[in-house]
Amino acid sequence: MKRSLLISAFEPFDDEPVNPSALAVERLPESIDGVKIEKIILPTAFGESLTRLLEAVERFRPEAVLCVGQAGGRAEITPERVAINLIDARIADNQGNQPIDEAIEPAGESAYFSTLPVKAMVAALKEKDIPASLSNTAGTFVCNYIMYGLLHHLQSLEGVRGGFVHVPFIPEQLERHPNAPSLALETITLALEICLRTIVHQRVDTKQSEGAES
Ligand code: PCA
Repeated sequence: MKRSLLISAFEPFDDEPVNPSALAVERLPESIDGVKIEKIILPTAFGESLTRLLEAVERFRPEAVLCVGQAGGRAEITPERVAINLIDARIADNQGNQPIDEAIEPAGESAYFSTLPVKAMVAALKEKDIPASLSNTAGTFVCNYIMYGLLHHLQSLEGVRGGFVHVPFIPEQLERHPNAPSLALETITLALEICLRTIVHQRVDTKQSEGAES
């Protein structure tokens, strides 16, 4: 069977005109080193985003799933280490829902770790001079929700790896956020390509410290 990876991004939210995750994912090549890249843009909404992602997992049967979202205010590409079983929405999602302090899976684990080679991804990005670091929180909004929901689902799919990467604003968004850091769309697109290539070639993560004291 042909190898494939599934990569997802999100539609704009919080009155932003664009979401860099979607713009970058749309620009990715159709395949990387012979592995087909399946792309899906998800609504930024609790419920429907995960339903649509899991439908795509069933349809494409990828060997790994990488979800991508915008983290406005961050300056680096940040693979996420962990997703927690909690929603605490600071703003409403694109369907007007704003759950506060709700479990994603009431009977689920408190958290799941990414099963992607997150440290190798950070190292590969830095090697190309792209600002990157490992993040220890994916937040408590739709991105954490989808990462947790994906990893929960993958518990029952032997061998399929999954995880999440947050990306910064692109310069055209700074009109609304004059003091925020940003990265060029081309850099974000290249960064995602590097992450996918790392996933294709590396199953076991590199043992090197990406720890933080806070
Ligand atoms: N970022 C949001 C949700 C969609 C997106 O791109 C988040 O970090 O939760």
